[in-house]
Amino acid sequence: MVLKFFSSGRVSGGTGLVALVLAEKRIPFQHIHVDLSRQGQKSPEHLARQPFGQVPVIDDDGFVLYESRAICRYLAEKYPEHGPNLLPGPTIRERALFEQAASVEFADFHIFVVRLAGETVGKALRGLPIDPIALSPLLAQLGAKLDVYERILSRQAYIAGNELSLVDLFHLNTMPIIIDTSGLDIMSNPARPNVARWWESLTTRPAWIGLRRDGIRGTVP
Ligand SMILES: N[C@@H](CCC(=O)N[C@@H](CS)C(=O)NCC(=O)O)C(=O)O
Repeated sequence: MVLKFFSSGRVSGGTGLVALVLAEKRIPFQHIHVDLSRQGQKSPEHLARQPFGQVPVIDDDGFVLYESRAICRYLAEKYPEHGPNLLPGPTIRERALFEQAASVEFADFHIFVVRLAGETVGKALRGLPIDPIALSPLLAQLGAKLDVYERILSRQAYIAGNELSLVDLFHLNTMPIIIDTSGLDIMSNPARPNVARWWESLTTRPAWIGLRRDGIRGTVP
């Protein structure tokens, strides 16, 4: 049975990550739209799939999985031969470096990005102007982390090593929508040329460009 992908249909957040891995790996799927504007994610039917009342969720022949990063790992593990291999290995050290990078993405990037999203995307959604005074410390906190990224990426092409991995793609969770909304050059600042080079390599991937252009389209109705 074809994989079912329950999503908001928005190419952002966790939904965007799962859609990207499906596209990178050309995995056939049926897209099932959960209408967040009507609180579809809180319906009893959806809560049975995702107890926190959120998207994304997949149903792979009765195996139901939520949490975007867990879904991406499952898909990368299940379809190693489809598209790029997104899980480093096979050695224990390669896997350990991948896990290290995965922790860094969550603890040293995503958490700061979420704070920034509140002050940019969150404000824009409420029709409020972005407040430069509130933004400044958030940009400084993230900037300090990106200075470390710059050092890491001056030694290797990607965040877990010299090969692209899921962890690189995880960085596309919320930052693109912040950049779209605010116009800030957070990831393409010339003061961090290696971060800019790495960011460019992610955001110009054909699968990402195609998703941003066409939206999430299931391969079966
Ligand atoms: N940690 C979750 C976060 C999921 C999440 O924040 N989903 C948002 C949309 S991207 C959502 O469902 N929001 C509606 C709600 O929380 O009621 C994941 O990565 O899957």
